[in-house]
Amino acid sequence: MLDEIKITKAIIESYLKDFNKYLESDALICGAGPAGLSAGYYLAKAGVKVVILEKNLRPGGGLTGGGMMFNKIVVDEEGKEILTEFGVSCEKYEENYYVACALETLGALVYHTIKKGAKIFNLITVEDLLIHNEKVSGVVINWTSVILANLHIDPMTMRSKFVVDATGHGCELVKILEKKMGKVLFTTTGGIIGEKLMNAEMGEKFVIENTKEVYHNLFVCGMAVNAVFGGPRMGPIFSSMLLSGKKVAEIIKEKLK
Ligand code: 48F
Repeated sequence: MLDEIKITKAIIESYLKDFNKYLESDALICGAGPAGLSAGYYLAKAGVKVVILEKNLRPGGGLTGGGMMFNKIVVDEEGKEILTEFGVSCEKYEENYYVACALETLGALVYHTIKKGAKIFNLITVEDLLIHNEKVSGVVINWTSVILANLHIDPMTMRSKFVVDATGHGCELVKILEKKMGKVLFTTTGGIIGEKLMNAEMGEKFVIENTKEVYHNLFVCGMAVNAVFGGPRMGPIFSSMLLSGKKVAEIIKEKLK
Protein backbone atom coordinates (compact mmCIF):
# COMPACT_ATOMS: atom_id res chain seq x y z
CA MET A 1 0.00 0.00 0.00
CA LEU A 2 1.55 3.31 -1.04
CA ASP A 3 1.46 6.00 1.61
CA GLU A 4 1.23 9.60 0.38
CA ILE A 5 2.97 11.03 3.42
CA LYS A 6 5.90 8.65 2.94
CA ILE A 7 6.21 9.89 -0.67
CA THR A 8 6.19 13.49 0.55
CA LYS A 9 8.70 12.81 3.33
CA ALA A 10 11.02 10.95 0.94
CA ILE A 11 11.15 13.97 -1.34
CA ILE A 12 11.58 16.57 1.39
CA GLU A 13 14.20 14.63 3.35
CA SER A 14 16.24 13.66 0.29
CA TYR A 15 16.18 17.21 -1.11
CA LEU A 16 17.12 18.82 2.20
CA LYS A 17 19.96 16.35 2.68
CA ASP A 18 21.40 17.37 -0.69
CA PHE A 19 20.77 21.05 -0.11
CA ASN A 20 22.41 20.95 3.29
CA LYS A 21 25.43 19.16 1.85
CA TYR A 22 25.91 21.77 -0.89
CA LEU A 23 25.42 24.89 1.24
CA GLU A 24 29.23 24.94 1.19
CA SER A 25 31.16 23.92 -1.91
CA ASP A 26 34.50 24.32 -3.66
CA ALA A 27 32.89 25.76 -6.77
CA LEU A 28 29.43 27.18 -7.39
CA ILE A 29 28.24 27.75 -10.94
CA CYS A 30 25.34 30.07 -11.67
CA GLY A 31 23.52 28.96 -14.84
CA ALA A 32 22.96 25.50 -16.33
CA GLY A 33 23.39 26.44 -19.98
CA PRO A 34 25.98 24.61 -22.11
CA ALA A 35 28.91 26.52 -20.58
CA GLY A 36 27.82 26.03 -16.96
CA LEU A 37 27.06 22.35 -17.51
CA SER A 38 30.42 21.78 -19.19
CA ALA A 39 32.20 23.56 -16.31
CA GLY A 40 30.29 21.45 -13.78
CA TYR A 41 31.09 18.24 -15.63
CA TYR A 42 34.86 18.86 -15.80
CA LEU A 43 35.06 20.07 -12.19
CA ALA A 44 33.15 17.05 -10.94
CA LYS A 45 35.31 14.79 -13.10
CA ALA A 46 38.35 16.24 -11.27
CA GLY A 47 36.76 15.39 -7.92
CA VAL A 48 35.79 18.97 -7.03
CA LYS A 49 32.68 19.53 -4.89
CA VAL A 50 30.60 21.56 -7.34
CA VAL A 51 27.04 22.83 -7.38
CA ILE A 52 25.11 24.41 -10.28
CA LEU A 53 22.15 26.73 -9.68
CA GLU A 54 19.59 27.23 -12.44
CA LYS A 55 16.73 29.69 -12.22
CA ASN A 56 14.50 27.98 -14.76
CA LEU A 57 12.44 24.81 -14.42
CA ARG A 58 14.66 23.09 -16.97
CA PRO A 59 18.41 23.37 -17.56
CA GLY A 60 19.83 24.05 -21.02
CA GLY A 61 19.66 27.82 -21.46
CA GLY A 62 20.02 28.83 -25.09
CA LEU A 63 21.05 25.33 -26.14
CA THR A 64 17.57 23.85 -26.25
CA GLY A 65 16.26 26.11 -29.00
CA GLY A 66 19.19 25.50 -31.37
CA GLY A 67 19.29 28.19 -34.06
CA MET A 68 16.03 30.15 -34.30
CA MET A 69 14.03 27.17 -32.96
CA PHE A 70 15.58 24.72 -35.45
CA ASN A 71 16.72 22.43 -32.66
CA LYS A 72 20.16 21.65 -34.08
CA ILE A 73 23.53 23.04 -33.04
CA VAL A 74 26.80 23.33 -34.94
CA VAL A 75 30.26 22.59 -33.55
CA ASP A 76 33.75 22.57 -35.06
CA GLU A 77 36.36 19.82 -34.74
CA GLU A 78 37.27 20.75 -31.12
CA GLY A 79 33.63 21.00 -30.08
CA LYS A 80 32.94 17.65 -31.69
CA GLU A 81 35.66 16.07 -29.54
CA ILE A 82 33.85 17.23 -26.40
CA LEU A 83 30.43 16.11 -27.66
CA THR A 84 31.93 12.72 -28.48
CA GLU A 85 33.15 12.47 -24.87
CA PHE A 86 29.52 13.03 -23.83
CA GLY A 87 28.35 10.33 -26.26
CA VAL A 88 26.50 12.79 -28.53
CA SER A 89 26.27 11.84 -32.22
CA CYS A 90 27.70 14.47 -34.55
CA GLU A 91 26.91 14.46 -38.25
CA LYS A 92 29.61 15.85 -40.52
CA TYR A 93 28.25 18.67 -42.67
CA GLU A 94 31.54 19.87 -44.19
CA GLU A 95 35.18 19.95 -43.10
CA ASN A 96 35.18 21.42 -39.54
CA TYR A 97 31.35 21.75 -39.40
CA TYR A 98 29.39 19.15 -37.44
CA VAL A 99 25.70 19.17 -36.60
CA ALA A 100 24.19 17.72 -33.42
CA CYS A 101 20.67 17.47 -32.05
CA ALA A 102 20.19 20.21 -29.44
CA LEU A 103 18.01 17.97 -27.28
CA GLU A 104 20.39 15.02 -27.40
CA THR A 105 23.21 17.40 -26.44
CA LEU A 106 21.16 18.82 -23.57
CA GLY A 107 20.22 15.36 -22.28
CA ALA A 108 23.81 14.14 -22.46
CA LEU A 109 25.27 17.24 -20.78
CA VAL A 110 22.81 17.08 -17.89
CA TYR A 111 23.08 13.31 -17.45
CA HIS A 112 26.88 13.09 -17.48
CA THR A 113 27.34 16.21 -15.36
CA ILE A 114 25.13 14.75 -12.63
CA LYS A 115 26.62 11.28 -12.99
CA LYS A 116 30.14 12.68 -12.57
CA GLY A 117 29.02 14.10 -9.21
CA ALA A 118 27.95 17.71 -9.79
CA LYS A 119 24.73 18.71 -8.02
CA ILE A 120 22.20 20.76 -9.97
CA PHE A 121 19.43 22.69 -8.20
CA ASN A 122 16.85 24.14 -10.58
CA LEU A 123 14.21 26.78 -9.81
CA ILE A 124 16.68 28.77 -7.71
CA THR A 125 17.73 32.28 -8.74
CA VAL A 126 20.97 33.89 -7.63
CA GLU A 127 20.00 37.42 -6.73
CA ASP A 128 23.12 38.74 -5.02
CA LEU A 129 26.70 37.91 -4.08
CA LEU A 130 28.34 37.25 -0.72
CA ILE A 131 31.49 39.31 -0.22
CA HIS A 132 34.08 38.90 2.52
CA ASN A 133 37.38 40.82 2.62
CA GLU A 134 36.68 42.16 -0.88
CA LYS A 135 36.49 38.63 -2.25
CA VAL A 136 33.41 36.85 -3.57
CA SER A 137 32.66 34.07 -1.09
CA GLY A 138 29.26 32.80 -2.19
CA VAL A 139 25.83 33.75 -3.47
CA VAL A 140 22.47 34.95 -2.21
CA ILE A 141 19.57 32.84 -3.43
CA ASN A 142 15.82 32.70 -3.53
CA TRP A 143 13.18 30.52 -5.18
CA THR A 144 12.52 31.77 -8.71
CA SER A 145 8.81 31.56 -7.92
CA VAL A 146 9.26 34.07 -5.07
CA ILE A 147 10.97 36.49 -7.45
CA LEU A 148 8.37 35.97 -10.20
CA ALA A 149 5.53 36.56 -7.72
CA ASN A 150 7.36 39.63 -6.41
CA LEU A 151 6.88 38.43 -2.83
CA HIS A 152 8.72 40.23 -0.05
CA ILE A 153 10.60 37.21 1.31
CA ASP A 154 14.22 37.38 2.43
CA PRO A 155 16.74 35.22 0.57
CA MET A 156 19.29 32.74 1.98
CA THR A 157 22.95 32.07 1.17
CA MET A 158 25.35 29.45 -0.14
CA ARG A 159 29.11 29.66 0.42
CA SER A 160 31.74 28.61 -2.10
CA LYS A 161 35.49 29.03 -2.60
CA PHE A 162 34.92 30.01 -6.22
CA VAL A 163 31.84 31.32 -8.03
CA VAL A 164 31.30 31.13 -11.80
CA ASP A 165 28.98 33.43 -13.72
CA ALA A 166 27.63 31.19 -16.50
CA THR A 167 24.44 33.19 -16.99
CA GLY A 168 24.96 33.83 -20.73
CA HIS A 169 24.34 37.14 -22.48
CA GLY A 170 22.97 38.69 -19.27
CA CYS A 171 26.19 38.19 -17.21
CA GLU A 172 23.89 38.57 -14.21
CA LEU A 173 26.39 38.10 -11.38
CA VAL A 174 28.96 40.46 -12.84
CA LYS A 175 26.17 43.02 -13.38
CA ILE A 176 25.23 42.80 -9.69
CA LEU A 177 28.87 43.21 -8.67
CA GLU A 178 29.34 46.24 -10.92
CA LYS A 179 26.10 47.82 -9.73
CA LYS A 180 27.00 47.45 -6.07
CA MET A 181 30.79 47.88 -6.10
CA GLY A 182 31.44 50.10 -9.12
CA LYS A 183 34.33 49.82 -11.57
CA VAL A 184 36.28 47.09 -9.78
CA LEU A 185 36.19 44.41 -12.49
CA PHE A 186 39.33 42.98 -14.08
CA THR A 187 38.41 44.50 -17.46
CA THR A 188 40.17 47.34 -19.31
CA THR A 189 37.65 49.88 -17.97
CA GLY A 190 36.85 48.22 -14.65
CA GLY A 191 33.24 47.93 -15.83
CA ILE A 192 31.26 45.63 -18.13
CA ILE A 193 32.38 46.37 -21.70
CA GLY A 194 29.28 44.91 -23.42
CA GLU A 195 28.76 42.32 -26.14
CA LYS A 196 29.66 43.28 -29.73
CA LEU A 197 27.94 42.53 -33.06
CA MET A 198 27.95 38.99 -34.45
CA ASN A 199 31.13 37.45 -35.85
CA ALA A 200 31.23 33.67 -35.39
CA GLU A 201 34.98 33.17 -35.90
CA MET A 202 36.09 36.06 -33.67
CA GLY A 203 33.36 35.40 -31.11
CA GLU A 204 34.33 31.76 -30.64
CA LYS A 205 38.02 32.60 -30.15
CA PHE A 206 37.26 35.53 -27.84
CA VAL A 207 35.19 33.43 -25.43
CA ILE A 208 37.90 30.87 -24.93
CA GLU A 209 40.74 33.40 -24.65
CA ASN A 210 38.88 35.52 -22.11
CA THR A 211 37.46 32.81 -19.89
CA LYS A 212 39.00 33.94 -16.59
CA GLU A 213 38.61 35.61 -13.22
CA VAL A 214 36.68 38.88 -13.45
CA TYR A 215 36.88 39.79 -9.77
CA HIS A 216 38.50 38.08 -6.76
CA ASN A 217 37.10 34.50 -6.73
CA LEU A 218 34.47 35.28 -9.41
CA PHE A 219 34.95 33.75 -12.86
CA VAL A 220 33.05 34.00 -16.13
CA CYS A 221 32.49 31.34 -18.76
CA GLY A 222 30.35 31.02 -21.89
CA MET A 223 28.54 34.00 -23.39
CA ALA A 224 28.95 35.97 -20.17
CA VAL A 225 32.63 36.26 -21.12
CA ASN A 226 31.89 38.22 -24.29
CA ALA A 227 29.32 40.38 -22.54
CA VAL A 228 31.79 41.30 -19.79
CA PHE A 229 35.00 41.65 -21.79
CA GLY A 230 33.46 43.04 -25.01
CA GLY A 231 33.60 40.17 -27.51
CA PRO A 232 31.31 39.53 -30.50
CA ARG A 233 28.32 37.21 -30.28
CA MET A 234 28.51 34.10 -32.44
CA GLY A 235 25.04 32.57 -32.92
CA PRO A 236 24.23 28.85 -32.80
CA ILE A 237 27.79 27.50 -32.94
CA PHE A 238 28.46 25.97 -29.53
CA SER A 239 32.09 24.76 -29.41
CA SER A 240 33.32 27.72 -27.42
CA MET A 241 30.58 27.32 -24.81
CA LEU A 242 31.76 23.78 -24.10
CA LEU A 243 35.46 24.69 -24.31
CA SER A 244 34.99 27.74 -22.09
CA GLY A 245 33.32 25.57 -19.44
CA LYS A 246 36.24 23.16 -19.67
CA LYS A 247 38.76 26.01 -19.39
CA VAL A 248 37.17 27.58 -16.30
CA ALA A 249 37.13 24.13 -14.70
CA GLU A 250 40.85 23.78 -15.35
CA ILE A 251 41.61 27.22 -13.89
CA ILE A 252 39.59 26.52 -10.72
CA LYS A 253 41.08 23.05 -10.39
CA GLU A 254 44.56 24.61 -10.36
CA LYS A 255 43.53 27.27 -7.82
CA LEU A 256 42.16 24.58 -5.50
CA LYS A 257 45.49 22.73 -5.44
O1 48F B 1 22.14 31.50 -21.85
P1 48F B 1 22.88 30.24 -21.62
O2 48F B 1 22.67 29.13 -22.54
O3 48F B 1 24.44 30.65 -21.50
P2 48F B 1 25.77 29.91 -22.03
O4 48F B 1 25.94 28.61 -21.36
O5 48F B 1 25.46 29.61 -23.56
C1 48F B 1 25.07 30.60 -24.47
C2 48F B 1 24.34 29.94 -25.61
O6 48F B 1 23.20 29.26 -25.14
C3 48F B 1 23.89 30.89 -26.71
C4 48F B 1 25.00 31.41 -27.54
C5 48F B 1 26.02 30.44 -28.04
O7 48F B 1 26.36 30.76 -29.28
O8 48F B 1 25.04 32.55 -27.80
O9 48F B 1 23.17 31.96 -26.13
O10 48F B 1 26.84 30.92 -21.93
O11 48F B 1 22.57 29.71 -20.14
C6 48F B 1 22.57 30.58 -19.04
C7 48F B 1 21.71 29.96 -17.95
O12 48F B 1 21.80 30.75 -16.78
C8 48F B 1 20.51 30.80 -16.16
C9 48F B 1 19.55 30.87 -17.34
O13 48F B 1 18.24 30.48 -16.97
C10 48F B 1 20.22 29.91 -18.33
O14 48F B 1 19.74 28.59 -18.19
N1 48F B 1 20.50 32.01 -15.31
C11 48F B 1 20.53 33.30 -15.72
N2 48F B 1 20.50 34.13 -14.67
C12 48F B 1 20.46 33.34 -13.55
C13 48F B 1 20.45 31.99 -13.97
C14 48F B 1 20.40 33.62 -12.15
N3 48F B 1 20.41 34.86 -11.68
N4 48F B 1 20.33 32.57 -11.30
C15 48F B 1 20.32 31.28 -11.76
N5 48F B 1 20.38 30.98 -13.09
